Amino acid sequence: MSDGGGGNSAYGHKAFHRSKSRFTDRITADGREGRPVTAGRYRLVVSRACPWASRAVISRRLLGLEDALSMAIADPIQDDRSWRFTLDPDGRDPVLGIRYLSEAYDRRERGHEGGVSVPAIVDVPSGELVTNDYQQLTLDLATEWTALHRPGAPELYPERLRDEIDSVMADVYEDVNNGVYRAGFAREQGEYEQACAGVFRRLELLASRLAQRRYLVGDTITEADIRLFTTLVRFDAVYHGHFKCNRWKLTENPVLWAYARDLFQTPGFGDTVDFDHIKRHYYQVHTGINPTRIVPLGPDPAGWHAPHHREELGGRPFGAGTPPGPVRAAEEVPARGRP
Ligand SMILES: N[C@@H](CCC(=O)N[C@@H](CS)C(=O)NCC(=O)O)C(=O)O
Repeated sequence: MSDGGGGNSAYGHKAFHRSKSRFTDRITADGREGRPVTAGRYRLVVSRACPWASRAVISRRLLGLEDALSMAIADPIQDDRSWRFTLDPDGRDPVLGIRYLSEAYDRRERGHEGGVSVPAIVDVPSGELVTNDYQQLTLDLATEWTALHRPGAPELYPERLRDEIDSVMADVYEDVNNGVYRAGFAREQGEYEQACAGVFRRLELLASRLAQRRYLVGDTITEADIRLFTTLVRFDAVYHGHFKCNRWKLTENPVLWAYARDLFQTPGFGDTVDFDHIKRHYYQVHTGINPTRIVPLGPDPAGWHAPHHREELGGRPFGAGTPPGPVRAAEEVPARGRP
């Protein structure tokens, strides 16, 4: 399924509806589903434009999985065959040797229904898609891939906090992560108004939660922060204009803006963000809501580097661990995508 992109069918009818992930095989430490965690065996396919894929890009960096799990970055503009590797030499992913992500889906199941989405993990030896289950994928990176984590990797989904993390993430998903899509792809006024109001109601609640505490759950970064960040970082660039979530801008909410900047400036977050990919994808692919495909010049992203002063709230970003090292040269976001 899709997020309403291009010529595909996500929002042809009435309410925007996000379908369930289609391929849900889990890669686990004990290999109980026939997919054991193995260094170098799998390839993570992402678009830097996509908030769901960006969760995985951030987790992979924070956990230091770059050597164990390689990453392919798709062109932010899909064509009628969906995600493609046109950023790579000869338009082919150098590891999988394919031009379209759909080729990995086809190898898994010829004539599969349900579209081609990122994030996806592909089994390198067979070239088959393993999973496009974006909800489970990052939880497994945090809890099943531990043997391959870097020394000092944070605990992103600690057992003792799981109930609270799950409950925060459920609200964030419904009202924020997916709420902006329901607002953006609404086909009727009432549907839009309900979704848009829900986005801001939830953001206000999150802002009060974050006024006195640095992170959403506990005093360290967790999966919940990653999932809120991926929507906040896109907010003013695409959700405010393109998706009409425009009651206020992120930069106008002092708590959430400082929280988002704090994360942005934390190694592993902002260094994965490509505003060029984000803006071109949303404004050029969703032609149903932006038929001219014109990409706006603003907003000015320079503010992302401004001091946030959130250290004053205490908190230990990486708990007993340490920040990740620098981004691999091959994975650096090109200058035109950075603030
Ligand atoms: N896999 C999930 C969520 C991931 C998702 O929606 N990814 C978007 C990009 S942000 C995508 O790949 N859409 C397919 C397309 O636009 O062709 C789903 O099936 O809804």
